[in-house]
Amino acid sequence: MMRVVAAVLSVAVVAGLSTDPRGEVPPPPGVRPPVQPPRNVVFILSDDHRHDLMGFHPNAPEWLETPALDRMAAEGAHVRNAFVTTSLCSPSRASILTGRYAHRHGVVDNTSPIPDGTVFFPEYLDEAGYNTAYIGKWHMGEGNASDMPRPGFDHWISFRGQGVYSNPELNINGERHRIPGYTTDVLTDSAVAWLARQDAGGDPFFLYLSHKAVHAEFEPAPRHEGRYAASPIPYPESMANTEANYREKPRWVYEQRFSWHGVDYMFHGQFDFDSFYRRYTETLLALDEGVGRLLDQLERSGLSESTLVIYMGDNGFMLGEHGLIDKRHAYEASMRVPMLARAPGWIEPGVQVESLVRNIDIAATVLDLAGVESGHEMDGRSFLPVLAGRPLEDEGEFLYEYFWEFAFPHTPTTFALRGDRYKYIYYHGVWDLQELYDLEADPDERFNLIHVPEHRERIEAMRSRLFDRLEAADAMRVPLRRGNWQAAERLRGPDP
Ligand SMILES: [Ca+2]
Ligand SMILES: [Ca+2]
Repeated sequence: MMRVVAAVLSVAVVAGLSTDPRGEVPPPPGVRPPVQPPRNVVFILSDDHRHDLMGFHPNAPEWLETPALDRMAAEGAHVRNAFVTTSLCSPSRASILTGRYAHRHGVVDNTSPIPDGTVFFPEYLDEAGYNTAYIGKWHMGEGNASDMPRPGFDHWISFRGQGVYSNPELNINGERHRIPGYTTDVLTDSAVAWLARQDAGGDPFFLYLSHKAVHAEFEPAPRHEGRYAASPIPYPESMANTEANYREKPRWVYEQRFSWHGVDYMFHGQFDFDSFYRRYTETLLALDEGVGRLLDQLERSGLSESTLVIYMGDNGFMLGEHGLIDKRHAYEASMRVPMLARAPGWIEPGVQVESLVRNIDIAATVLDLAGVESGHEMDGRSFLPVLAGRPLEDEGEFLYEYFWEFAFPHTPTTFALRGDRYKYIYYHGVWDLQELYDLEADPDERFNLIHVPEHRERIEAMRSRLFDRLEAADAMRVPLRRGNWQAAERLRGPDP
């Protein structure tokens, strides 16, 4: 991959010559020469933003308004098949920052500390001369010092754990300050101010803006409260508690509908589904405004053409499918994430990227763009070519993994192989059904094919491939962590 980009750069550099010193042939007359990729990166990560809750998305409710995300899609690329390899906050964040699966980076739940010696990819950018900034939610490890500056960032603003939606206490380069305001706006203000200090002729820069929004329990900005109060809620067909919906579903899925993460006892009865849905989408409004303000700042600074902006969610979110809410599951709404990429002049406006892209691919992609050869071993790969309209070799199936948490015991340890057409899901430690779905015929995963005789060979083959993959990756150990709190305890006080 590094080779491909190097070739593009060399052609751009020697435009006008007949061949470059390495024998690259320039494009024939009339063919647009490749454009030099941007050099700066703004990576915007949202929390628990579901892949289809973007105004332009065909599956979004028609009343949903996300003008800035729509603008990103219109001016850049919508990466339609973006996934996470673990649908949970901390493991996915660690995968983004290391380019590695959870079984390899070791951040397998939302409370375990980061293993000593872990290196995050922005360190390599910093070493390569980039101006780097981390602004927002870190949320790996929950210790007292989990908001402290990390190596690799010239500028650092963060907070401990999940943080709060208003008047956050921010750790700004090592000192804590209480900042008045709505957290999404405060983080956006900080990011815009930092961008305003970057200059087109100076060092290249990398901004990692990580929002608290739109994580539950949702709190819209006061200006957006009630915006969707009268909007009709779309219920997925698989939400109803019917015999047909659960005929071939694992028993634990049915039982979860009456738990903290189920539609019939959400957060142990604190919310009803409709108001939960409305507050979720209202909380998204400030996030969207923030994206718009960042794009505007890049325009004002003359940095739009030299900056790749990536918008991504850290995991998906179930909204009633199979009676479930939240994440962790290997179902589509949980594994899929929103992803948009914009770089005017380099990415074709309005392009739909079909290639598979995963959270573990971000690190390789950003380092690729920066031309940094880190030697850091990664499970992911650069998807830079697909943004420039060049296909990548199909990787086939990818591995999905989720490790059981004491805090939320209703979702079992889960491994899955997801291919373009078939998905096989294996649960560890529960005496229950496995699952096979034909995503082409059944994109909503309503018909589990695990007992269908004509799929027996496929199921056995996928199960073999799954364990071959796990064995080859040295991922056969299921991590055991000390659990000291459960969801219900949150009703009695703040997070431990
Ligand atoms: Ca999350
Ligand atoms: Ca630096």
